[in-house]
Amino acid sequence: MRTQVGIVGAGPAGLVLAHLLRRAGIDSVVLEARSRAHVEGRIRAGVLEQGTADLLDGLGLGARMRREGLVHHGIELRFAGERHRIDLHALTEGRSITVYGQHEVVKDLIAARLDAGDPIRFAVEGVRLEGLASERPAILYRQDGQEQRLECDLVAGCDGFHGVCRAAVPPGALTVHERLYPFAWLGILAEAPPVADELIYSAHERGFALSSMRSPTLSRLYLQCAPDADAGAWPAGRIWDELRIRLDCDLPEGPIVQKGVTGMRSFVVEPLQYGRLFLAGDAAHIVPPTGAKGLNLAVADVRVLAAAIAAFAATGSTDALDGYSARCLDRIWRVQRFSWWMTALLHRFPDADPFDRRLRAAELSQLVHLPSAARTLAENYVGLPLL
Ligand code: RFL
Ligand code: PHB
Repeated sequence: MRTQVGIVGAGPAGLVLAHLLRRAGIDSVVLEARSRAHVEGRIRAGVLEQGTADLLDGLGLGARMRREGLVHHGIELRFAGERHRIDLHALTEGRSITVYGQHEVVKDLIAARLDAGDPIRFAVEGVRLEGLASERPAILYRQDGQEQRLECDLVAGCDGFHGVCRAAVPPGALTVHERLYPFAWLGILAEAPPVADELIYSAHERGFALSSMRSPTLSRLYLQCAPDADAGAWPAGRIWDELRIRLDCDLPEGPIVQKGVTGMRSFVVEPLQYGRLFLAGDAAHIVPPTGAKGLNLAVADVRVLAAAIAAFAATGSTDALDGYSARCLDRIWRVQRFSWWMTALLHRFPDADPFDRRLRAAELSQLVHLPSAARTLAENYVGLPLL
């Protein structure tokens, strides 16, 4: 088998890339290790930057998002018994975010691709890459017990943090930058109306809490917890009690339909290219979820990558492809900085001393009293300009 671009991974990065390439008249095959039901049921991110929502619209893939997604013009910050609204809309000249589940985006992207008759191969096994340093790379895998070989001009490694593409690069060719955090998030999905119309980020002395949503009847809530926390040690009663304390309000309870612990890390690999392999999304970088950036950053990467691939297909020149990594890394590091900063600002660090805690309180105070500080938060939150 042959295709122009072999895409490993049917998450947001791989699927958006496949659609952008189709629009540019470029063929691709998407290979996914999990089943369609698994990837469509994976509950993750929920906040789309304005640029991400606009890009989905531009691809003709935004109809359900526009119907069912919730446009938010602000977020709330709670700390020290105070409540402050950050007016995203006013601080960014009319920009906003859309709350729409990542798995809903993934469902829309998969359905549109399959409807158009373009291939996504689910449940493939044993994916490995060959000839990355040559002009004819190949992806080998097994499907239904049969060994397959997909030859391509380029491979897009969109297989997430635990995928095989980054690991296929010879040792020494990539530099890793990493930071781990001494806490994790316990996340739940509950059949209960959200406590407020907008997201609430709360910096409480017992730890961070976040109230988000998926619909007017489905809440998505998070609590800072120990990095090795066992979700089983958090029965419903304990979760609701802790949410009430940290969010500093009463909140509607309902059946918890999903519960999980997510570790927190900052991670960037440089460069994003090795020969004919191009890494994008979580395969190349991880941000802690506090800034709601992971999915949006994945989409920003593949937007640059699709344009570079289109230039290569049109001219045969690899100049744009060779510039992909540097072009993305500037924005990636700015988003890393923002995600690290939001995380440091809002979480309780076990080793923080009174001096650290006062600095953090001063920073929160500055954020809600100094319009330029609030504006910087708002501009980053709704999304830095795409390149
Ligand atoms: P994904 O979504 O992990 O997709 C990678 C795909 O590759 C497949 N795969 C393979 N396929 C073939 N062969 C192999 N060997 C393979 N190995 C893996 C996987 O099955 C999968 O389908 O990566 P992608 O596309 O780069 O997308 C990144 C986002 O998923 C991620 O950054 C976000 O979910 C992060 N994130 C958030 N991002 C936001 O922008 N806004 C948010 O509000 C937000 N909240 C979150 C989050 C992530 C969270 N968790 C659970 C990590 C909240 C949470 C709790
Ligand atoms: C979510 O709705 O899942 C969500 C919202 C904001 C974040 C992270 C996750 O910062």
